[in-house]
Amino acid sequence: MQLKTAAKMIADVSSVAVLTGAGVSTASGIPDFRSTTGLWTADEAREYYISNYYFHKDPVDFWGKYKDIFRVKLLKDYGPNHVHRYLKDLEMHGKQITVITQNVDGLHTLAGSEHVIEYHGTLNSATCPNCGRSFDLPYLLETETPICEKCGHVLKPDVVLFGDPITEHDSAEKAIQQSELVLVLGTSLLVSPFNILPEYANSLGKPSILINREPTVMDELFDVVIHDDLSKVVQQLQK
Ligand code: CNA
Repeated sequence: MQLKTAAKMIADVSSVAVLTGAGVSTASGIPDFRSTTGLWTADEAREYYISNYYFHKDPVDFWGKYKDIFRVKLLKDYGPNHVHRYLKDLEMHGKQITVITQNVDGLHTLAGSEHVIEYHGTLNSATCPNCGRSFDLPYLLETETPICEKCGHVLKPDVVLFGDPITEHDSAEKAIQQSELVLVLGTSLLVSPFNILPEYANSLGKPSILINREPTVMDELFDVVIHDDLSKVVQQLQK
C-alpha cells in the first residue's frame, strides 16, 4: 500500500528534491557508516580522525586515516547502481530532479544526474589551502600525503570534514523550495545540519517520502515511510 502511494506521489509531480545518504551506495559495494554492517561501529574515534581539527594537528597521519576510512584507493572501482540510475531515469522522463547528497563518492554524477548538490563535498578532488589549486583523484593517490606541486602545502580534501562549514545548505533549501515533492533515500538522518532539511521541507508543507532499511529518528515527519532495501523498492517503483 505504502509503495503504491509512493509510486503515485512520484508520478503525479514534475519536480522532486531527492535527499540521499550512504544507503544509496551500499549496493555499489561501498559500506555505509551507521547501520549494523557500517564502517562506523568498529571505531567511534573515526569522527575525530576525519575532522578539520585533526587535519591541522597532524596532516600526514590525517591523510592516512582519511584514505583508509573512506577507502579512497578503491573509489575508482565503484560504479553507480540501479538506485542512482533510477534517479537519472526520472530525469530522462522529464522530471526536474535535484539530488542533494551526503555521499562523497561522486556516483550520482557518474550516473548522469544533472543537478547534484554535494552537501558534504567529494572524495574525488582536493585543494591547496594556500594557492587554491585543485587536484584530481589520480594525483591524490600518487603519494601517501598529497602536496601542492606549485607551493608545497599539504592539500585539503574537498570532503567536508567534521568542523568545516557547510557551504551548500542554502542551495539545498532553495532546491527544496522549488520542488513539489521531497524523496529521502538511504540515510539515518543523524547528521546535522543535513537532517534539518526534512524538517525544513515539512515546515513548507511539502509532501515527502522516506525509504530506508532501518527506522530513523525522523520517520514521523514523512507522509510515506518504507523500511526496506532500496534496490528492491526502486525495482518495484519502476514496474
Ligand atoms: P549512515 O548514518 O551510515 O546511514 C545509512 C542508512 O542507510 C542506514 O540507516 C541504513 O539503514 C540505510 N541503508 C543502508 N543500506 C541500505 C539499503 N541497501 N537500502 C535501504 N537503506 C539502506 O549514513 P548517512 O548517509 O545517513 O550519514 C551521512 C554521512 C555518511 C555523510 O557524512 C557521508 O559522507 C558518510 N558516508 C558516505 C558514504 C558514501 O559516499 N557512499 C559512505 C559511508 C559514509
